[in-house]
Amino acid sequence: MIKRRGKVALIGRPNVGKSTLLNSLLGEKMAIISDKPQTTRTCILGVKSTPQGEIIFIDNPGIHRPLHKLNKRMMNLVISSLETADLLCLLIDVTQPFGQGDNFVINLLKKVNRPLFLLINKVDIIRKDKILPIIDHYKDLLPFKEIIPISALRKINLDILEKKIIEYLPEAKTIDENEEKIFLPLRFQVAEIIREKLLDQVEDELPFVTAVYVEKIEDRLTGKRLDEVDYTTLIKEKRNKSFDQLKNESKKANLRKKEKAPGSLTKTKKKRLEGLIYINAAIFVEKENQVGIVVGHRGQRLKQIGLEARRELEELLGARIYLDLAVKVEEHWRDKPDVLDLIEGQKEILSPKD
Ligand SMILES: Nc1nc2c(ncn2[C@@H]2O[C@H](COP(=O)(O)OP(=O)(O)OP(=O)(O)O)[C@@H](O)[C@H]2O)c(=O)[nH]1
Ligand SMILES: [Mg+2]
Repeated sequence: MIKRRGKVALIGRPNVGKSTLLNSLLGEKMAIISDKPQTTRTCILGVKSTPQGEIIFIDNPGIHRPLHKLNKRMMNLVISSLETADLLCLLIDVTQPFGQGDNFVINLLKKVNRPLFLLINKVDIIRKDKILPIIDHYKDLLPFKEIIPISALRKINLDILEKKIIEYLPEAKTIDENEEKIFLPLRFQVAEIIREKLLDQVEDELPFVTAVYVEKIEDRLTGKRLDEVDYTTLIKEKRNKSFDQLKNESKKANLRKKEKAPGSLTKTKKKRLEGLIYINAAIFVEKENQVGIVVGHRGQRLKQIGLEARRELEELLGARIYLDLAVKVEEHWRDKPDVLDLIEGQKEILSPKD
């Protein structure tokens, strides 16, 4: 049987459900989700293996007019996805009226010559007879190869979508499991999970002016750094491999810090530190008055963010977590290349000399 393999970019305006779709297609939490726009700030890749081949899904930031350097970088990522993917899936939110932002997206796509699907998302919350006029309106705007009503959240029509996607991917002679190893450092994912909990708790401009930076993730007993444990491997093998085994496979972890000898600790101290992971993270805001908003009355909001993040991380890592969470002012960070590099750098693997 001919196998196929290729990249599929999920694109569309903010909040249409791209990340929800990525997670539903992969059956894993790869990207964070929120009801605020511009949640995804980078490209998140996920590989789906099927008997017919392999699909590399690329979740992207929502398409919007960029007003800050951060947003320009986000849009550059979208552009490069448009240029490199084998197939583009344009998602729209069926509950939203067609507007300026949609026109902006259509015009951008007119310049790209790639097979294009239209995915009409969130059909779980709309009457069926509302869908047809939308198809009618869109079908003449761009040469869509397929138009599929879906619900990313309720997993409606995702099997049809997957089948259609495969048809449009290039043939692959062989599929080498290790060909394109996608590595997502745990550190990045921890920062994202904290940001997700933060987005749940804040309103107005706060979602846009906040970022999360994880300083370190450390096994308290051994002093081993876990920043670079691969999240993708972690979730894939979570069911049949213990976190301890994965920790030991994080090869570079030892290069950066000499391990403490657990033997030198007293028995009670050892017991206290066993299975305890320390995470040091900062929430960046742009102005002094935003610190108070994130911290909340008597520190309640920050406490809640920490609690929810810790709950999810404990489940993910199968360990106890000590989350050291602070709020820091980084004026105009959205326009500062060095801060943006620092935040983006969480997705990179550090070389031993760093
Ligand atoms: N009812 C319904 N809600 C959905 C569906 N898909 C996504 N949502 C909701 O829509 C909101 C936005 O979802 P996301 O997946 O974060 O959207 P996104 O397109 O990735 O957004 P950005 O990252 O900001 O560009 C969340 O509240 C989701 O729960 C769906 O099929 N049905
Ligand atoms: Mg998203």
